[in-house]
Amino acid sequence: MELTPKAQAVELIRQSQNVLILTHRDPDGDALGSLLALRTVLQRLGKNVDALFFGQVPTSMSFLPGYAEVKEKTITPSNDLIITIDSRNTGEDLKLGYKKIVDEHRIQIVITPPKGALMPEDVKVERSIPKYDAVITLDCSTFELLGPIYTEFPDLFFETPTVSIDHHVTNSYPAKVNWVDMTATSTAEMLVALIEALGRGENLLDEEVATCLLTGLITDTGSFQNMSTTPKSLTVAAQLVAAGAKHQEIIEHISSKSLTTLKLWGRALAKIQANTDLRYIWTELTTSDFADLDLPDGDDGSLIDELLKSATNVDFVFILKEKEGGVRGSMRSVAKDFDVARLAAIFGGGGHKAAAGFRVEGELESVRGEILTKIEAALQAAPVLVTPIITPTS
Ligand SMILES: [Mn+2]
Repeated sequence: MELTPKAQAVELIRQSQNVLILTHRDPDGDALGSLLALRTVLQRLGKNVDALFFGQVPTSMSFLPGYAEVKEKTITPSNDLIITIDSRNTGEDLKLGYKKIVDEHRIQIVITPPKGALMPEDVKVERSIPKYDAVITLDCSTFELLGPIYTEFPDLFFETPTVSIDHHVTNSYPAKVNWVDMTATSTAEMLVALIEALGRGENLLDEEVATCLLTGLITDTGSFQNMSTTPKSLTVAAQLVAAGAKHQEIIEHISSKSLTTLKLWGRALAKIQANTDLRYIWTELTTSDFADLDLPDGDDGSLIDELLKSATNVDFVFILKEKEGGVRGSMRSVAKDFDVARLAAIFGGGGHKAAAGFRVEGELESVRGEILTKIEAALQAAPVLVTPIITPTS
């Protein structure tokens, strides 16, 4: 009998001793909570775990247990340099030698093929990276969204068994094992079932793990207020609270706003623009808005969910934020059934029907016009955007 993707994920994780856990760039509460929870659980099961992410975390999430240990963590390549030679055209009996050019402090490595000629493009030079038995990506619909690790260490993803655990409709089934549950409100919700299976009767859901997971459920459902909230998510939340999740503390951290955040909101609100015909409002924040207030780029304290989404008489809202040489767009639907993931897809982004995002390279000043034009064109071409039914192929 063929195993379900969930059972395959459980099996692979059980058999793996050295595990790398990753999540999408600029993790939100679900991504970070899931990363920290799984890290703790696998460590308790005696595994060697590396867990890391790229980009920034909202400051409101830094209270999560274990955060200090994953922030700014990177993969540490060993001191070795690996030279890989494609010997298909020359045969494998290469002769290796080296020449010291002492005066110039240089060493030349000489590779002589048994036949034919070696070309520079036959040679790949890279740093050696640690060996993992499994790479687990959480809350991440494509490997590109992981950030630079995917482009810097591509072999990691081809040579190691990969598991994608995700709840996004836009998941591209990038891994060897893809456990994608589009009915789950959050990756954290899925992990509760995974952790139960890994525990084999042993309770691995303690206060710390439950707090991380409940944070994921709370942030991805907008504190159980948005349309994606399901009866199951409420049951799972109750289970996490019973396991000791500190729900009061989570809510306090998520909803408390510093004076600087409020000042930033003031700037964003002053810049709100409306398109009444096409029924949306939007605003923007530049690098200097963040810098003036000494806030990390892009950290707006979930302005879009807490303020913009409460707008009436609009179908959707979005915010454009300058970040790391590009512009990050965050979109939320206000009207039921309006699909913002389809709009984000115009720019190569993705997400859910009710919440989606994208990134465009360049300064806001130079890309703003094009972004607005494309959104308007899409709305005029198809005013009601409906998500196609996606059938997983395997
Ligand atoms: Mn999520």
